[in-house]
Amino acid sequence: MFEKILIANRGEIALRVLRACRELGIKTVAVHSEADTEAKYVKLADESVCIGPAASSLSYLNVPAIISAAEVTDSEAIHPGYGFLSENADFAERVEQSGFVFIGPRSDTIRLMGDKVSAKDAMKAAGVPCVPGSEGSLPDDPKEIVKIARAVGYPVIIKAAGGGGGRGMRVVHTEAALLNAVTTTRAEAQAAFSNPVVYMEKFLENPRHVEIQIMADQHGNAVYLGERDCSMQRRHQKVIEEAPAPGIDRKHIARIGERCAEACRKIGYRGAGTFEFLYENGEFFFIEMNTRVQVEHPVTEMITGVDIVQAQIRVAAGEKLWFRQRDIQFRGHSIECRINAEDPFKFTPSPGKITNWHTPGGPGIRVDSHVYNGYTVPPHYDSMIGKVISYGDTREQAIRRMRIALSEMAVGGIKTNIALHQELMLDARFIEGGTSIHYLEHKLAERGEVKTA
Ligand code: MV4
Repeated sequence: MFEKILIANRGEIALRVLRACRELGIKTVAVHSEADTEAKYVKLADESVCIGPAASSLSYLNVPAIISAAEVTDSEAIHPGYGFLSENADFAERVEQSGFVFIGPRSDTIRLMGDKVSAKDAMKAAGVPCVPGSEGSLPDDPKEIVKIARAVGYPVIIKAAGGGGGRGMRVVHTEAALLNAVTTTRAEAQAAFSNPVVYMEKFLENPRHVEIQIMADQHGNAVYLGERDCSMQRRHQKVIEEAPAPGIDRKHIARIGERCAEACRKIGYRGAGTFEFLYENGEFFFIEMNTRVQVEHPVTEMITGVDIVQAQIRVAAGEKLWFRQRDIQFRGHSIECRINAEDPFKFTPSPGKITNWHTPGGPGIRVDSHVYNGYTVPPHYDSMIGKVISYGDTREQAIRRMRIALSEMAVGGIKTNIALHQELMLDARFIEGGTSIHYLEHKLAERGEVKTA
C-alpha cells in the first residue's frame, strides 16, 4: 500500500479522499490555492502545499505545481477527485511519467473515453447498447450527412466528439435545419475543444439519466456496483441522485451491469468508472463514460457497503478486487441532495461567510461536507458546499429521513438550495419516482420564478 498520497482537489471530495487515506493508514498531502488556506481538509492533512492563487487555472489546474508538490513531499500517488484534472489524459500521463501513480485509469483509457466517438465505438464493440446514430464521426459530404439523418430518423442530435456533459450539442428537427446545425456545431467544437469532429444520434425526447458504477482492478477483474438515477437536474447540474433507480427491473440492471463489467475487462479498465445511459421506454442507451469518482458515489456506497474511494486507492496500488459480483448485494435505498451555496429560486451563487452551520444526523443520514461554522465559501469555485445522503430500507423511508434531515439543517450567512430540496421531497411526481431529465426544469418554469434554457 502507498505510504503517502497527494490529493489534487478541494472541497468535500478532498475531505472524502483524506478520510479514505486515514482509514487505510496512508499519509496525506493537501494541495490548495491561496483561497483555500483555511479549509478543513488542509488543516487535517499531514502536510499541505500552496500551489497558487485562487483562480483554478493557476492552482488546481496547474500541472507543474502539482507535480512539484508531489516531488517535494515524497508522495507516491495522486488522487485527482472529480472535476479539475481528473479526466485530463495529459495530466495522468505526466503523473505516471514523473514516477507517481495516478489513482484512476491508464492515460490512454482516459483519452479513449474523452473522445466520445471512440468511446462509443469501443462500447458498441464490447456489446454495450448505444443510442442509434452515425457509424462513428460524420463525414464532410453534405449528401452523406443527409442520408445518415434520414436513416436515423428525426429528431437527431449533433454532438461534438470532444464534448460531453452537455457541452457542444445541437438538436435538429428537420432536414432543412440539418446542414447548418452540423456546420455550426463543428465550428463551436473547433473553438471549444480544438476538435471539429462531430457525430449524430437519434434524439431521445424524454429519457431518464441512469448510470452504472463499475470497479475494476489491474488483474482483469471488474464488478458492477449497480445503478444511480440522476435525472433530477437543471442545466446539466445534477440536483438529486438516488440508488437504485425507481421502477427498473433488477434483472435488466444486472444484464446491463454485466455488459459494462465485461466491457471493462475487454479494454483493460482500471479503477472506478461510470457508464452513463439514457433510459427511455424500458431501454438503456449508452452515451458516455466517466473515468473518475463521481459526486454522487455515496448513494452506491450506502446500498452496497463498498467504499468506492478506498477501492480506487487499493486497486491503484495493485491489489486484486476483494469481492466478486456475487458478493455484491444491493440493500435498501439511498438519496443524495447536493447542497449548493446559491439562491434557491434564482440559482445565482451565494458565496460568503457561514455564520451558522448545523448538520443533521440520526439513523440513515450521512453528511459529506468540508464546511464548518465560520468558514467562508470562496467565490472562485463550484457552489456545492456539501451533500446530505439518506439511507432507508425502502425509498419511502429514505425520503422520510431526508425530509427530517433537511428540516434539521441550518445554514446561516449565505443562501442555500435547501428549500428547493424540501420542496422536491414533497413533490408528488418525485415521490412517485422515475421522472425524466426535463422534469425539474419544467417544474421550475411552471413555478415561474426562473427562466430555464
Ligand atoms: C442526449 C439526449 C437525448 N438524446 N442524447 C446531455 C449531457 C450529455 N451527457 C448527453 N446529454 C444528452 N444527450 C440523445 N441522443 C439528451 C441529453 C440531455 C441530458 C442527458 C442527461 C442528463 C441531462 C440532460 C439534459 C439535457 C439533455
